[in-house]
Amino acid sequence: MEKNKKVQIERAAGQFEESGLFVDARPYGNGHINETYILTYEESGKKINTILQKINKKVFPKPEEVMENIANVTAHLKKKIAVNGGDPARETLNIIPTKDGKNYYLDDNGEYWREYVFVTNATSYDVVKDKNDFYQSAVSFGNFQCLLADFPAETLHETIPQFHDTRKRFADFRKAVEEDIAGRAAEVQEEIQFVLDRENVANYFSEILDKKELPLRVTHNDTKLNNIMIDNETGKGICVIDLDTVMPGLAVFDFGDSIRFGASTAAEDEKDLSKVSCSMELFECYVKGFLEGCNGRLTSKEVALMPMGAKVMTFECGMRFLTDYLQGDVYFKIHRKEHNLDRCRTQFALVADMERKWDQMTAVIRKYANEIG
Ligand code: ADP
Ligand code: GN1
Ligand code: MG
Repeated sequence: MEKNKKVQIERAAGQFEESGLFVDARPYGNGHINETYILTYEESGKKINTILQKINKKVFPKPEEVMENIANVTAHLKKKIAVNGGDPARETLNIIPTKDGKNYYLDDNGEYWREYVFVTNATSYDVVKDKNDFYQSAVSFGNFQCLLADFPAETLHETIPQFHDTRKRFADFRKAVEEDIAGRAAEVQEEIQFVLDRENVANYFSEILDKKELPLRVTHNDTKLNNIMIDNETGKGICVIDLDTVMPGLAVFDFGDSIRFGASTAAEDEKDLSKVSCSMELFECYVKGFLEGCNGRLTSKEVALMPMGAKVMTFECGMRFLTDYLQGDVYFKIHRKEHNLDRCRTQFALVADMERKWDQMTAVIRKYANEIG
């Protein structure tokens, strides 16, 4: 790590209530948005870790509001977890306050930092290694929605306005193609055409929302498998993390975003597209877990639209990666040239595969809707 960065991180770490003697800080995890570090402290010969994050201000222009949401949502979750006999210190994010009692630290450069208790003895997976992990993540994300069903949604700030407004994302994409700021449009004509051919997919839920045919719920909005910690011993989904985008949203989008990431047979940035497909086995296992986790709360229309939620979330994400590529990689963190283009291609390969497997996907939904829904 570069020296200046190290100084910045250590200064930030020093502002929070300390868990012992500071040992070191290292970059951590595979998130695309925030800068995440694992801090190590030593206390009576024991090593203690915490998570320190610099909030991405370009993505979240009002970090105070993000932190207010997280503080309120986790306070609500802690009460519910305790009532249900769980361990609130481990089964939700726990904010470590600054020495002067705030839930973030604003440094001299105008950067916002926060610290969380490290969820120990648990793993955040980037690909599904064991089917059961995916099933457990489904139960946890479904249950997360249930636990927040009585959270006063009107008190939540919209941390990223129109985050899953796919119709608006489509308009932003079109603008990016027209402006072609990075001069890359000519080389990605095939991908651009893939999007333009599917304007109806982009508009699908916006039209339903215009007609108020689906309920707005308090949802997570970023339900990637690596935003959940799976307990190393019990194999259960223990803690839903990355709460920056908890806002009113659609249940089918929380379902769909998990499918996009976790039911793929390849990583989100796989270059070899022959490895990318939407596994029907994983799809089915997630459907089962999610419906169990939601515990009968979804309407029959929500259940019926789950495959569409998966397709729209995958399409939207591919379109966002392509937009970012066209704009010169200004939003998602990249680790190589064309990283966003590779990510976009896997998403479109998945959309195409879902289109081929549409009948199978809807048959799975019918099966579980009858059994559980
Ligand atoms: P981003 O918004 O950039 O995705 P996340 O909040 O998801 O950032 O954090 C990135 C990664 O850091 C996660 O995928 C996870 O591996 C790890 N992580 C985050 N919070 C915790 C925590 N409280 N305990 C353990 N690991 C964590
Ligand atoms: C980002 O923060 P992270 O890495 O969990 C993004 C999601 C995308 C995802 C694609 C705030 O998620 O919307 O679906 O990358 N988060 C934000 O991997 O834009
Ligand atoms: Mg994340």
